[in-house]
Order: sequence, then C-alpha cells, then structure tokens
Amino acid sequence: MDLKKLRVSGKRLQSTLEEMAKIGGTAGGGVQRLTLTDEDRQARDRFVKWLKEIDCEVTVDEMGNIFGRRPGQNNALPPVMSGSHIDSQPKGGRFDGILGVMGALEVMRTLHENKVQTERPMVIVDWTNEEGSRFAPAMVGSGVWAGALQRDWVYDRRDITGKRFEEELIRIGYKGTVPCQKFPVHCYYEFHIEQGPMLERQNKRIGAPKGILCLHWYDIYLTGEANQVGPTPMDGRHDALVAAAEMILKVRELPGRMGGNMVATVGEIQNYPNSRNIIPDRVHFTVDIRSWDDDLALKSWDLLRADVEAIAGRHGCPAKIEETWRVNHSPFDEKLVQRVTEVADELGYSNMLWVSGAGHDASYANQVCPTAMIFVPSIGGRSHVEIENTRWEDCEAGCNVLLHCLLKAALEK
Ligand code: HGY
Ligand code: MN
Ligand code: MN
Repeated sequence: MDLKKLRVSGKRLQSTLEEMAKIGGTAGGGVQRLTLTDEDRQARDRFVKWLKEIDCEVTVDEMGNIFGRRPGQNNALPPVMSGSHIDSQPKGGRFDGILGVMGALEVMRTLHENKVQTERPMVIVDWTNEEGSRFAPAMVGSGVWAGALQRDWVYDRRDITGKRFEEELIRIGYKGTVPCQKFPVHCYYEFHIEQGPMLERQNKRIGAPKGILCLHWYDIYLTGEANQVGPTPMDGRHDALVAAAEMILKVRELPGRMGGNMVATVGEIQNYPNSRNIIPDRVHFTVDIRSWDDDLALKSWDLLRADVEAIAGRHGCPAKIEETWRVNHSPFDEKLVQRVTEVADELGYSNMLWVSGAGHDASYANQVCPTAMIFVPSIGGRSHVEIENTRWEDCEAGCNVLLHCLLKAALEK
C-alpha cells in the first residue's frame, strides 16, 4: 500500500474524544479530571481497554505512567514515542492533553487496521499529573521518567486537603511495579492544542513549536496576626492579605520591569481564616514565571523575592518562600520540527513555526530524546477553561501530521 495515502479517521478521533469528555464532564461543557481522582482512573481504564483492543502491550510504571507498545519488525531498536496527558484542570477543556493521547491512539488504530508493519516499535504514553493543579508541581510523571524529579519527593506531595500523592496513586490502582526511569527512545512527538491565539490570528492550521518556555513555580506563605476587625486600629495591624495584595501587584509589574520577554502570574491563593470580620493571619499564594530566557526568569525572581521580603517586613508578616519547581526552556530538535512543517506542506495544511508558552511533558521528553510537537488552533485562543475548543477538522489535520511524522520516524532503520 502507498503509505503516503494513509489517513486517520477524523470521525473516530472525534467520537473517542467525545467519549472521553463525558468522563468528568462539567455542566459548563468542560471537564474536571483532576489527577489521581476517580475520573482520572475511569479515563485511564478506558484508555487501557482501547490499547488492548489494538494488541498493544500495556505497562504501568511506579509513577502511574501508562505505556502502550506496538511491536515493529526490529524490536531491538529504540521505539518512536508519542503521548500527552489525560488529567485536566479543575474546570478544564475537552482537548488539553487528551487530544495528544487520543491522537496517538488514532494513529495506532490506523496502522493496526491497515496492518502497517513499521521497522521500529511504537509507544503511546499517558503521563501522570501533567497539570500540577491538584498536586504541584506539573509534569511529574514525565519529570521522574526523565530523571529530573525524584520519585519519593513527588510521592510525598500533598493536595490542599492533605491527601498524599502516593496514596492516591495506590487508591486508583495505578501505582505500577515497573521502575519509572528513562529508556532509549528514537524520538518523541506530542500532539496538542496551541492554547493561545496565534494560529487562529495567522490563519494557520498546524503549528510547529520550536520549543517550550521555562516554567518556574514558587509558593509564598505569609503569617500575620488575626484579630477582630472592629476594635483593632488600622495602624499596627499585621494583615497577611494586605501584604499579599501588595506582593501580587509586584508580580504583575515584573515583566514590564524586566523589559518584557516573560510572563508572571499569581493563579492560586488561600486566605485564612477567610471570615469577613477577622483580620487575615495566614495567606498562601503561588507565582508562575515563564520565559524563553532562563536567566531572565531567574533574575526576575531575585527582584521579586526582594520585594516580597521588604513588604513582609513592612507589614510584620513573615514570609516563608518555597522555590517549588523549575524546568528550563526546551528548544526542540530542529530536524523533527522541520519534519512537522514538511509533512504539513505535503498534506496541504497551512502551518507556521511557533513557541509554546504552555508547559508540556515534551519539555522532559526533550531531555531524553529528540522531541517536537504538533499544534492545532485553539478557538479564540482560549484554554484551561470549559469553553476550550478546537475544530474537528483541525484535530483530524493535526492527527494526520502526527501519523506521518511518526510513520517516517518508525520506518527509519
Ligand atoms: O502549566 C502549564 O502550562 C501546563 O498546563 N501544565
Ligand atoms: Mn496540556
Ligand atoms: Mn494544561
């Protein structure tokens, strides 16, 4: 058969995604499939069932990463790998992560039904806890696999209710026995929505990111002094929430102070005791800094840290600062990136080079093997929201690019 003519089934990809969107589906049309919850388990079980239907050998490692392996003619060769994540944000979208896992599944289904024999074995992966929303930090499954994060440190992470990562992994039945450690991989492609406005603005169907920004995550804990709001004079208060508010504005000003080329965000905050007639005495908030320039990001943190300490001192609210997690910016393999644009051209899809502001497991895969990603447009540039949406024809187009990028790689001796 002329493999160049091979195409995925857009209809089957759509129905697979629609079926997955029902697991943890929210009233607002998004999904809530937080990592290591029952919804995550249900989706994992469904994925494993589908892998077995196409005769993939399924393994689960000690971080709960699920690998589905399709043999090639020469199984001694390192495999070609593709995947993403099944977990979602608390009120996330129906495409973030799951498109990459179901897209890779659709590629394997297409090869299976056409009895395509590849030279190399092929592996699909669902990485555990890419989002880092329930258990911080993000991308821990791929991070431990790549040797960048320590398994036991991740095992001890707790969610906001105090539940421990390892116990939740055991509870959903996905703490596998296979050691979570890197193995030789020929190359890794990740298919994902852009999660930004650029492809739509430029009217391009396929994005080929040259890499991913660095992601630096910090946690700041402030301790003030609670008291009755009425009798307590304004001066002399140790109001942790006011201190936090001043710090949060410093985060917002940071990119401007650094001359741009970075973003900085406070996305999460807890305020205690959070009662309208008690001066807050404890606040926790997060800081997310991203840039293509790792040093700029680090310099910006030095500035911000000094601001936090000065404001904390002024309000008499001592700050405990956790430098929680850093992953460097990840420039992808140029030849693999070029293959994305070449395949898109061959298939007649408009395309452009880009850079990913969103973090992905590809950041860690890139530390182990040649890596690249394939983007499709996010309608309105929205993501991490229930209205996250991508046109089905774009999902199909991106999946066809994934099919032929993986096929070219899997036919390499
Ligand atoms: O934070 C990110 O960009 C990804 O969604 N984990
Ligand atoms: Mn994602
Ligand atoms: Mn995400």
